[in-house]
Amino acid sequence: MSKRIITPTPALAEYLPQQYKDLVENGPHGRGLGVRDLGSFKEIVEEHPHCAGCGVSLGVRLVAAALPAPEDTLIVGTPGCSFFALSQTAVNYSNTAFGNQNAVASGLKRMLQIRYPDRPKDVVVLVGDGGIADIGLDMTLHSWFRREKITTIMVDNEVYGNTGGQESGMSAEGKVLPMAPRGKNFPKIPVFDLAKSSGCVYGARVTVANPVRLGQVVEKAILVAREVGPTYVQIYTPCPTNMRFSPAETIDVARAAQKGTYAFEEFMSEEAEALIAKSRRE
Ligand SMILES: Cc1ncc(C[n+]2csc(CCOP(=O)(O)OP(=O)(O)O)c2C)c(N)n1
Ligand SMILES: [Mg+2]
Repeated sequence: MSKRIITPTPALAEYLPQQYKDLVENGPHGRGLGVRDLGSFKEIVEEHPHCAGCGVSLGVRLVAAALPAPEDTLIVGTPGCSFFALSQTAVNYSNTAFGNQNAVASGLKRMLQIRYPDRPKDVVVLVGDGGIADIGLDMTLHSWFRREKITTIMVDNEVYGNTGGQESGMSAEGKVLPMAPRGKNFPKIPVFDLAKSSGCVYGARVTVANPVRLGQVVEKAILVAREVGPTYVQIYTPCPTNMRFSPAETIDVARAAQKGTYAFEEFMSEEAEALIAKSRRE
């Protein structure tokens, strides 16, 4: 059933690019594949124009591999480094004006529920820390207050990567950046705690240094959002270009953060917990 959505009509099949044919034949659609299976199937994002060692591109790739139903998923993005990879991802994608992503996603989710009442459509916001914590904060929080059934994923590189290294609300206190030479003078905005207190029924904080766990939490967040309410995943995706470390060290930097500021944390409501337990049994 799932694969049927992406299978072209026979009359068109011969005109489609080889990459599309590969996706139909060997993509993750309808096969229950995930992050653990990377390397054995045609990925829905394979190319990106990011800097060497980019944590965001790795985060996007892992999220894409973890989508439980890519053929029934709509990703909503906004300006930032992530949208360069997302616009090249073989999944339905909508870009928004910077910061509007959760408002747009709310409308799209409601529309899809009306249009496809018998078929769950997953709406997943996948954007940077500036897009959520700064310009988009009120729309993000209000989508949580309203209990919109969408998943919000932050790829947190703790900087405005895309525009040359300004400080973001998620940059660490005191951090000196290419375009914040005096250092940031207030702490990281506690978006994870805000998610907990603002209506999210599931939340997890992870890094790209633990791909399997990242895949698991993304899958849980999307399944819970389908049935219960808003969910949030915050992924640490270090930026070698703006943080001035070697591109070869991205995973080491993320791993070190897991022992400190980015220790794994997860919360869920009772209803979300029951749903996760049920999906494990099935
Ligand atoms: C309304 C508006 N203001 C500012 C910008 C410029 N702009 C584009 S991306 C960006 C920063 C993005 O930072 P973040 O969300 O952290 O994503 P990253 O590039 O770090 O992945 C800014 C300020 C814009 N496109 N639109
Ligand atoms: Mg950023």
